[in-house]
Amino acid sequence: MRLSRFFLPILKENPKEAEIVSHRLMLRAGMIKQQSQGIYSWLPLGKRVLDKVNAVIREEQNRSGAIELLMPTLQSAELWQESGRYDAYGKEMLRIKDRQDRAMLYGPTNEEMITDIFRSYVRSYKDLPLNLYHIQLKFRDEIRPRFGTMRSREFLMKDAYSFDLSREGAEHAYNRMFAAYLRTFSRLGLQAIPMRADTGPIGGNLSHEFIILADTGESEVFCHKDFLTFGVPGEDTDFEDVAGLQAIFDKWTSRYAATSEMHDAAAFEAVPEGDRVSARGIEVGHIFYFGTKYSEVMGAKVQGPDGKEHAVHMGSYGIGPTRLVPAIIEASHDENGIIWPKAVAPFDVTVINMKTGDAACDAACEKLYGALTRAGIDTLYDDTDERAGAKFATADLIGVPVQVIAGPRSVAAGEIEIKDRKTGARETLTIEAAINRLASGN
Ligand code: P5A
Repeated sequence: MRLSRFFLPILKENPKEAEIVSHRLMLRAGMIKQQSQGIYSWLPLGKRVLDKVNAVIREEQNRSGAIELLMPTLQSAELWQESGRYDAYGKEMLRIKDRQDRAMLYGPTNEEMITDIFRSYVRSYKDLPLNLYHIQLKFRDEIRPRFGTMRSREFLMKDAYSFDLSREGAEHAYNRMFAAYLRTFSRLGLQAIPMRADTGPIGGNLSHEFIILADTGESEVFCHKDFLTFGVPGEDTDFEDVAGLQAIFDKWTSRYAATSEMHDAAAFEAVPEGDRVSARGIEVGHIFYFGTKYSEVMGAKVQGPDGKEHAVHMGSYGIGPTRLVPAIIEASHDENGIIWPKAVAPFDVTVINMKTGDAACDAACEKLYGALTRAGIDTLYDDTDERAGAKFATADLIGVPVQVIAGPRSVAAGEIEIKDRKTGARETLTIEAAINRLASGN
């Protein structure tokens, strides 16, 4: 992508409305634009990152055995009347009437709709276990939307829903998602800590929030310091292995960890003082087991091996991609801007032409840009007329992991400079060596 042809509305000034660093950097880097309170457009740079986050989430959901579908944002009120949540959900639910005066709503979550899909098609225990997920917009009319897309009214959620014949089966489904979540957040460069959590309007009595520690987090959390260094399940995790997954769950719940709503001061005091961490955190995921709460009242039943009808045991599992993007920035930035982990970077490499219009610089940059692009390296080429200083500032702000800098003096010697955005380390290489190195992904 040539920057001169891209749409990257960088802000020079710090936006006044942004209270936390991720919100400030997302606005300055031209990633998002507020459209009304708590409702955002994702501009091209932001959209690239969001797509990368979704791709990691999707890969790990699929690996764990979940199956993707897509449900609509608008739902009929009737479904929610069946479960009893239409009245219970209160003012957070955006209620809409269509032209036939039918009551609709913009879905805040999809337990009812997925239960309706399930009961329409599944009749036998032989079709279980089943876990269906989608990545779809939600709307919650939050009283205090704030911090940009961290707590917005319209937001993206990956929500998965599991169906099993028994409680034991459902616990295995829960453990699958538990392990998949640990892997997902780790691949996004985050150490997420599962903490026993309150279930709120979703219901049930087994629930964990996945929290990443950050000073700007909205939740107050308490945990054992071992969680900061626990290793996550590997790529070879066998999601069919009931005992293996139980062992992962047991390990990750063997130490104290709770949000303030579930905090047990006495139990926390029992942790040796030097091992206690009390901090602030961001909730990036939340999983629930709620048994037959929806299946019972909505008639989602299957025939068991005993020939009888059984209400299925269900769980639901959420991740907030549009919250994860600012959460990653909170965890990874410096005074000059964002530092993207490779897995979610909007581009792999940026080529910076220090003197656009200079024939030798232009030729060297075109050569680099062409070769890298052909090698499948997603490259942003800054071919604009800006001063070199402004180009460096932009490159640091938008956080592309590798900068290739071509200036008249080095190019005259057949060389360019490579800068690592994270460490600031610089290296001078010949143009050919740079192409070989970067094209091989190192
Ligand atoms: C689980 C999946 C649920 O809604 N039903 C379906 C369950 N859980 S939850 O905890 O309420 O939300 C899941 C995740 O969505 C993100 N999230 C938000 N992101 C941005 N702005 C918001 N206002 C917002 N509300 C929830 C969080 O990551 C949360 O863990």
